[in-house]
Amino acid sequence: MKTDVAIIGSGPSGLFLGHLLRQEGISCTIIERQSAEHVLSRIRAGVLETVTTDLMTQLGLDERMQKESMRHDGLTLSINGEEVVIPVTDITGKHVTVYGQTEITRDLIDAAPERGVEIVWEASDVALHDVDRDNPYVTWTKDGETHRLDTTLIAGCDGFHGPSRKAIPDAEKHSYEMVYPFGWLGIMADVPPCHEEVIYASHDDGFALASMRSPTRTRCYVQVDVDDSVENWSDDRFWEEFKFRIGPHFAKHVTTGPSIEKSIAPLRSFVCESMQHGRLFLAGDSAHIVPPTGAKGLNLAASDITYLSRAMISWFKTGESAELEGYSQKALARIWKSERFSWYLTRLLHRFPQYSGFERRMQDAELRYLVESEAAQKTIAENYVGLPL
Ligand code: FAS
Ligand code: PHB
Repeated sequence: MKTDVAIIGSGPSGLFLGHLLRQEGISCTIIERQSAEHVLSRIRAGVLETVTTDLMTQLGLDERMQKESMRHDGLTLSINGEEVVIPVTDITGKHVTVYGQTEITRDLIDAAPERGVEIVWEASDVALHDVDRDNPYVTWTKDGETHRLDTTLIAGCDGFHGPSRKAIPDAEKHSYEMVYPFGWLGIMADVPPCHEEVIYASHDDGFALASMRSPTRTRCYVQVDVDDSVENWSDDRFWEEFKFRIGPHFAKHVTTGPSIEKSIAPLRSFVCESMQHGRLFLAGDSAHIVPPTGAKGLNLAASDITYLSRAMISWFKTGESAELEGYSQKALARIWKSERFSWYLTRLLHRFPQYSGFERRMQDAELRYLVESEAAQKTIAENYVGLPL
């Protein structure tokens, strides 16, 4: 088998790239380890920057998103119960869109057959070969048979634990990482959200976040110890702690209900430099991870794919290689700024067990400054809606 671009991974990065290449008549095949059902069962991001919604519009796949998504013009901080509204649209002229990553993935998968985006599901032992040669190839096993796909370029869109980053020789890459001493326990429940926009709560007991997927489906999180487990958290315990942390003003609007999903996600900051080697190009979580505090993970995947798709299309159509050679440097410039914002908000809003009194006072002073300073709120706003491409 032969294709122009072999894409490893059928998450948002791989699916966006597959559709953008096919829109320009460039052949590609997505090779995915899991089943479509498994991919669609994942609950991940919820807040979309325009860089992500623009891709859906560019692909002409935004009809359901336009109908079902929610526009947010601000975010709310609850600082030990004190409410601070940051009117991001008034400040920046831009808004964010609430539409679950799961729905984005569903829209892209549903449209794949009619758009000629070929996806191989349940591919095992996926391996990348000769990535630094002009004729790389990918192998995998499925139904007891070994398959080989010869290709011109490979896009590594296989997330943090996939094989693509590992296919770059250690001597050609350098990783930067911070692992946080806590995780997020998230629940989804079919009850109305407690507020019309997202609430980021900083409390002496720990961080909490109130979000949503629709006017009837809430998505909430509380910070938990890194070694905590979901079994320790009944729904009642979750709701009680969540209401305590977001403060009495918001707690009285909380509708509790049974969780339809409950899981703990670890938090880390991670970047791999470079994001390319030979004919292999990394995008999304295969190259970088952010703590979800800034709602950047999915949106960074979208900006990577915006850059990478433009570079690949230019190369295939004109032979011009400058954009492709400059992909990693261009993507990393935006990635590091989002890494900083996500790290900054995580450091500011969470309780770090090892923080001394001085560091706790620095958090308090920073939060106070944020309450009182328009300049500080403008910084939060312009990062939250997404920095320019
Ligand atoms: P993904 O990880 O989504 O997709 C990678 C794909 O590659 C997967 O389908 C995987 O099955 C496949 N793959 C892996 N190994 C493979 C192999 N060997 N062979 C073939 N395929 C392979 N971001 C936010 O902005 N807000 C959030 O609230 C948020 N919550 C998150 C919660 C969790 C638990 C996780 C893990 C991430 C969360 N994120 C969040 C970040 C998330 O949204 C990612 O940024 C987004 O999924 C990135 O998309 P991809 O780069 O496509 O990676
Ligand atoms: C979500 O809706 O899941 C969400 C919202 C904002 C974040 C993280 C997650 O910062």
